[in-house]
Amino acid sequence: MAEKKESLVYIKHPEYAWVPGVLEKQEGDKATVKVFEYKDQQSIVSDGGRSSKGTTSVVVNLKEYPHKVLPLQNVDGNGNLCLYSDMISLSYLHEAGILYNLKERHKDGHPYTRTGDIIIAVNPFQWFNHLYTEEKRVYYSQKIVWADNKKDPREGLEPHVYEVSALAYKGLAFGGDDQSILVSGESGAGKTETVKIAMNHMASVQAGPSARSGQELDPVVARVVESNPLLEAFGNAKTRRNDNSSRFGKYLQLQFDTSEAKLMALGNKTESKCKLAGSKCDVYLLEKPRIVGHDPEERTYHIFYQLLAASSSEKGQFWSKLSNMTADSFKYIGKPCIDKIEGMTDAQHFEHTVKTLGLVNVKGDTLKEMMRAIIAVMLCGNLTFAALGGDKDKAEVVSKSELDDLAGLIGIDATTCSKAFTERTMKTKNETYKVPLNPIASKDAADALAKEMYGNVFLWLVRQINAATAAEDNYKGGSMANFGIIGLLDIFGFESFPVNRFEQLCINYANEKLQQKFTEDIFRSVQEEYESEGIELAEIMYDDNTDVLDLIEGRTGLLAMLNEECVRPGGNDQDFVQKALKINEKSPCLIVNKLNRMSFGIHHYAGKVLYDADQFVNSNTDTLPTDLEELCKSSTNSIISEKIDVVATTVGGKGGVKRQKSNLVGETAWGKYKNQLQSLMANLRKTNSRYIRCIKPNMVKKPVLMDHLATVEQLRCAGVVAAVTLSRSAFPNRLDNAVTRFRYSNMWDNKAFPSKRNSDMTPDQGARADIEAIMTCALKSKEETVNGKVVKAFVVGRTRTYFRAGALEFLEANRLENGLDAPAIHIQRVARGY
Ligand code: AD9
Ligand code: MG
Repeated sequence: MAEKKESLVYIKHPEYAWVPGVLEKQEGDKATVKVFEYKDQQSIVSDGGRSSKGTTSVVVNLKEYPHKVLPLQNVDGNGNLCLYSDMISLSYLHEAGILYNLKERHKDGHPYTRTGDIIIAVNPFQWFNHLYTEEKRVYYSQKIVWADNKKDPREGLEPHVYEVSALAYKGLAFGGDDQSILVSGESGAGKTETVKIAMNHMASVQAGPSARSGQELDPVVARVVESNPLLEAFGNAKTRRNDNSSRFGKYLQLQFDTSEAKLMALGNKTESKCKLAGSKCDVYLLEKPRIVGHDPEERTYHIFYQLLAASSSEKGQFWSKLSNMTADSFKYIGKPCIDKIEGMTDAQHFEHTVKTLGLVNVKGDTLKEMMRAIIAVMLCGNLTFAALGGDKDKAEVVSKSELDDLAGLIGIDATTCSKAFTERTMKTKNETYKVPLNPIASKDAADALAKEMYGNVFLWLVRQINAATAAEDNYKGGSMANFGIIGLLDIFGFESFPVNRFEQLCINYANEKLQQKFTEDIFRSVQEEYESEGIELAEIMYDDNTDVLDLIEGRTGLLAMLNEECVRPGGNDQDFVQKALKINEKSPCLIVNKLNRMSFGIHHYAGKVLYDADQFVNSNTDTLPTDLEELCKSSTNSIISEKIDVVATTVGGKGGVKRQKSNLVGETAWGKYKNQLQSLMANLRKTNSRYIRCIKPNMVKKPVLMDHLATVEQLRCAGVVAAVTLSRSAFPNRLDNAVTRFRYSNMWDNKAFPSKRNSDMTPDQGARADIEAIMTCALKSKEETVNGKVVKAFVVGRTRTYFRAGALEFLEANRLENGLDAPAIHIQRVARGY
């Protein structure tokens, strides 16, 4: 027999975040909770703990810890948890309720859960074929895009990525607004997979409702879909946290020809008139240090292993000596340390990569040129240096044969190459002279060259892909003016490691920017709207991160101070930290570390992070020493010699990765990145954004397991709890007051429900009083009683009337059914409680 519902609670637990228990008694501020003992957190189920053995009683002082005990959400008569696919329906809404709802669904093989408009995707770490079949894709398109539905098209549908992609497509095709899908989550949470799932769905939706499965993909669509794995080969690597970790951020814009979309809106839905016409991709912050070294359990970029796993003859076509070499032959690469990535060997991947490169016109001599640039990168790591003639301030290349190989590959003579590594040109006002570099500095120069060359290859490839996929250059079907965009953002999640460097600050900065938008979208806009409408909302707790952004990008923020230090002669990391701390000492988000003058901390929205400023000035300066730059420029390999840079996507312009005419003088790495982010945000703001929050349920990448603490932490970082609270208290539907007054006055019995209008009121106030009376009458049957209080199904704001879920549909159904002039029948029904 189930215990009394009210007595079941969740109690805060240091190891398991929350555990269910039974509230035994409550006296004043003291609550005694009986908690059951568990083997491990997997065995905890949300049934008040009756299934486990042994109990302990915990006394909680509710005054001190008001949030330590939370009511357990709905349990059924047998004490089992009621699960909700949309958490907006949770009867008790809090972190613990969300955690257990997600945990049980995850265990039952339901990775996706909805919270209003946001999809939470808990990484299942097992592939559920049945979730991603052709039938499923078609089903979601039919239900959402092509079906005639006045109501919420998601009604009755299990939450899915396909619902987001279908809604985005529908928003563009029928609503005419650009759309974006923003996918976030920590490393390994499933962002890249989610984007791929959404993209494949969109490629199938656009084929229209009558498209057959197995139908050959349109060549443009094929290129767009295939460009994704290609970027993964060059920009993904195995890390401890994810075997296929994206080491760059990506904003992929799918371009649709919407020239005939209006026809669809007018009802011609037998054919898709909103066709995928192309795509464009912007990339952010490729992790360059990985090119010259990696943790023994990790790898560098997949492409290196793929190339080295190819057959001897194939390798020999790119460079004859490579036919006898393996991953072990190169210091930057080393043993592959894993047999398969995503179920395929490196050799199989290579075959696929080469085939796909062909699709974007990288073949024949161009392919060879690119592979030779990659081999040159690897060779840089095999260069060794020693003191020249016993003088430790000077260096010479010891590995003569490797130097010759490198020189041969990039088409420059060996002496010039050697000098570029072991000397540095200095310029003053009046003269130019050379200073020798020691062996360590020479090795650093070789590493810098490798990073520059690989960075160039990556950007060159992105440009190549854009050239082969951009609708502007490839689509033959319509006029350019009519392209609509659905953007897919797959960007690195928030990072906090034992040691955090410049890269982490850049990554976390991007996350702050996105969080700001999320906050704006989900919270601020609704809250502000309600405020301006004079509607009272339950107080909503959410983090506004403008203070952090101010600290980072403000006028005297970290970025400005670092830039200043980069142009100051003798500028260094420690001075940067000290100056930045001093000038920002009042910032509530800054953490000062008195013990270490090279360290500082930031209270990010997702938690506290301590940064080590070592190499900040260097990383930010981002200019290759002139000697190496000259070396690159004079290379006969066009991919190496070309100066490719990422330029901020101009609003409405082509943007992306472009050939640069000249160096942007004085532009720092962070400065460029900030511009890139700003333009990304500007672009996103012009779209209708939808959010998918990915959660990594455990760190061991196993199915079914859910680590409570880690999950709760991610939910908090993603703002999910606050978002659910808000979306639930929000009213899903709204109408202008004038429309409401006009449309539904025939459903009003003004004798039974008189208006409070009086002569002191302005016309607007009078109209609102009328609407209040009309709606109280029309929506009588939709009233609910919560905690003894009557809650109406609507609220009349200054300019709009807001309806709770289902209310507007109810009104419309009655209006249409009864005709506009049949108020009497309706009122009779209302009176009968219909
Ligand atoms: V990183 O920040 O790029 O390191 P992501 O992109 O968040 O990370 P990714 O999409 O690469 O993570 O997913 C990690 C792994 O989780 C994949 O390689 C799959 O093995 C697994 N995964 C992710 N999503 C799904 C899914 N929907 N079904 C099954 C999945 N497995
Ligand atoms: Mg990824």
